[in-house]
Amino acid sequence: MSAKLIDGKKVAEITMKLISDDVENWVKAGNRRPFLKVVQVGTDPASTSYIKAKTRSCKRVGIDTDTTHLPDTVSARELKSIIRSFNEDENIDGILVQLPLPSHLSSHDVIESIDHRKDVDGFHPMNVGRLTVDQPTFKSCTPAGIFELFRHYSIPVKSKHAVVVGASNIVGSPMAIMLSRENAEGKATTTICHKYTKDLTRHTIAADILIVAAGQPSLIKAEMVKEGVVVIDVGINRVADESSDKGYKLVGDCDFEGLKNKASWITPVPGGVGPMTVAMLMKNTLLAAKKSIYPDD
Ligand code: BQF
Repeated sequence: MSAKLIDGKKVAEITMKLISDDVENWVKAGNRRPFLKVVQVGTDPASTSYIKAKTRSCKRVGIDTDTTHLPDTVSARELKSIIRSFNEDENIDGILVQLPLPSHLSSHDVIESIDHRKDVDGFHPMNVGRLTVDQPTFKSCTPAGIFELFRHYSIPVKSKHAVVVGASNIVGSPMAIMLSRENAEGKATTTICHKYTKDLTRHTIAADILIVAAGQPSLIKAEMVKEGVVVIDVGINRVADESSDKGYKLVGDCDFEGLKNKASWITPVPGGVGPMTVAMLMKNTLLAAKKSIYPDD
């Protein structure tokens, strides 16, 4: 089989156009433009490039944004006090603290200090909890983006065996929850694998849908999957590449060349899940501005 390409860049552009129309209607109706506050602690180059991508997308859909830069020596007290001031600022709709944080800061504490009504990343325990029980919530952007891809390409989820490799709070865990819920998008039989899984292939070989978010280049090879599998590669790994002017290239967690002859559908890296993640952030920010998830009173 030769896999069809899941073009996340294209679907993200379509999605962003729809969001941009919604934003213009919201503004035309007399509302302030949605505003996203980004907080960057330190100067990690990957974080800087992600923030750049998010800022560019905000511009494209008409969302105002601004990044507060803090030194990597900032204390937890100072950071949380700054977040508190953003929570109280009526002109801020969404707050995003770019991860990862320096190791002296607890991302759990920092995330929990964000007002859950402004948590457009969907990482606050209130939003994760609501996701788990099918209440309206800010959904974690990467899983939400993957479901948009399933919808766009009419890839069925119901009654499939979905295998998620990687159990992070950001991707693997919410993805597995969403796949396994008995709601309109879910109903998959779901397996979660992680670094403690013995004999990973025993699980991946059974997958109808394989979601890989492990952060390890070439983890998944052709012999580990069955013919016709849908492969969603969430990995974004920088590997040295002298032929590129940046000195590196981005690769996923899957051996794309090997898998493309066996899968029915596959996401590329870059241009697969990544652009959808950013598009879903735009969607969540608009939902926050409209108070669609958490109405006032
Ligand atoms: C693409 C992220 C790991 C750790 C922290 C487009 C993004 C990436 C790739 C992007 C990611 C990954 C983001 C592409 C945001 C996704 O064309 O393939 C966009 O900006 N992402 C992040 O903010 O923090 C991360 C991955």
